[in-house]
Amino acid sequence: MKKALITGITGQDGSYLAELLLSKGYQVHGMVRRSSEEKFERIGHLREQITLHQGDLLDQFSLAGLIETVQPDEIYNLAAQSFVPTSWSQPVLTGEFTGLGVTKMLEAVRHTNPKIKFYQASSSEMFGRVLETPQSENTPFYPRSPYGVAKAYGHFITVNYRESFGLFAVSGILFNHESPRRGLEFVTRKVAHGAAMIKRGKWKKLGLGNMDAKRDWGFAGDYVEAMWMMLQQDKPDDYVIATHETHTVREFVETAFSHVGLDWREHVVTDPAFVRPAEVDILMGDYAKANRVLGWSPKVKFKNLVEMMVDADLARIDRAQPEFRY
Ligand code: NAP
Ligand code: F7E
Repeated sequence: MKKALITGITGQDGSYLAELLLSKGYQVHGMVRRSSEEKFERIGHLREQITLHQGDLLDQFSLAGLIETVQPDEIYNLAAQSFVPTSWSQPVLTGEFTGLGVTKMLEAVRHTNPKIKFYQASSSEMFGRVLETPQSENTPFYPRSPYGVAKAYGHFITVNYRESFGLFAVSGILFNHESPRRGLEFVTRKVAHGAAMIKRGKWKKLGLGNMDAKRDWGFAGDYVEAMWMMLQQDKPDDYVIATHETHTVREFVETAFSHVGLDWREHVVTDPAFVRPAEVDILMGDYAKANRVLGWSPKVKFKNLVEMMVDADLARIDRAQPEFRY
C-alpha cells in the first residue's frame, strides 16, 4: 500500500486529493496547523480514513519529524497562503509560507529520504503580466503580486533541487481551479454564494472589484488527478494544467445569476475595496504537454462548473447550514 503525505489537506485541493488517493488504495496522511478550534469541514467525511499530524511550514523541525514518522512514498505540498490580496497586506508571511516553506519541505525530503516523490503546487499567477497567450511551460514568468513572486521562488527551488540533488520533484503549474469547496473570498465562490443568497432573498447586493479580469477556470476535482499523474511518471517534469479557455469575471457573474433566473445588473455593484494594486488581466493555459505525456484533459466545462457551484450554495442555504461554513 502506497503512503502519501499531503500538506494543506484542510484546503480545497487537499480534500479532493485525499479522496482521490483513498480511492486508489493509498494510506493518506495530512499535515494540519495547530489551532484553538478545529476547522476541518472539507475533510470531515474522511476523518476515519486518514491520519492527521500537526506541523507547520514555518517550523523546519516539524516537517522533518513528520516525514520521519510517516515515511511517505509521495508528498504533495499544497500548503500555502493562497489568497492573492492577503499577499499585499502580509507579504513577509506570504514569502515565508508560500516561498521559503517549499525549501523547508525539500530540505526535509533530502535529509530524510531523497527517494520520496515530491509535488509542488505552483501557480499560473507566476505568469502575471503575461508575455504570451496562451501560457505554456516555456512562457517566462512576470509575477504581479507578492503571492506570484513567492510561487515563482517555490517553482524554481523545486526545479533546482531536482537538478542539484536528483530529487523526483515536480512543479504543477495549475491555472485557477474551483469547486463548491472553494474558500468564500475567491471570486468564483463569492459570486456563486452571492447569487444563491440573493435568490433566496437573504441578500440584495454583491460588491465586486475588476470584472474585466479574465481567468482560465477549471474544476478542482479534475486538477488533483493531474497532480497524481505527474508523480506516476518515470521522469520528474513540470506541467501546465488548464482548460485553454478564458472568461471574464463578468461572464462568470452573468452565468451564475442567469442560472437562478436573475439579472446580475440589478444586484452586482462595483466596490473599489476589491480592486488590487496590480492586476493579472488575462490567463489562458496551454495544457498540450500534460495531454501528450500524462494523457490528462479537463472534464468539467465552464458553464457546468458555475452551475455546480451555485447549486451547491443553494442547497447549503436550504439545509440552513451556517453561511460561512461547509
Ligand atoms: P487553500 O484552500 O487556501 O488551502 C491552503 C492550505 O494550506 C490549507 O489547508 C491551510 O491550512 C494550509 N496552510 C496555510 N499555511 C500553512 C502553514 N503555515 N502550515 C501548514 N499549513 C498551512 O488552497 P487551495 O485552493 O486548496 O490550493 C492548494 C495549493 O495550490 C496552494 O499552494 C495554492 O497556492 C496552490 N494553487 C491553487 C490554485 C487554485 O486555483 N486553487 C491554483 C494554483 C495553485 P488551514 O486550513 O489551517 O488554513
Ligand atoms: O480572483 C477578480 C480579481 O481571488 C480572480 C488563487 O487560487 O488562482 C487564485 O488567484 C479575479 C482577479 O483568484 C473580485 O481581481 C473581481 O482578477 O478568485 P481570485 P486569483 O487572484 O486569480 C491562482 C491561480 C492562485 O494560485 C491563487 O492561489 O477576480 N475579482 N472582484 C475579484 N476577486 C476577488 N477575490 N474578490 C472580488 O470581489
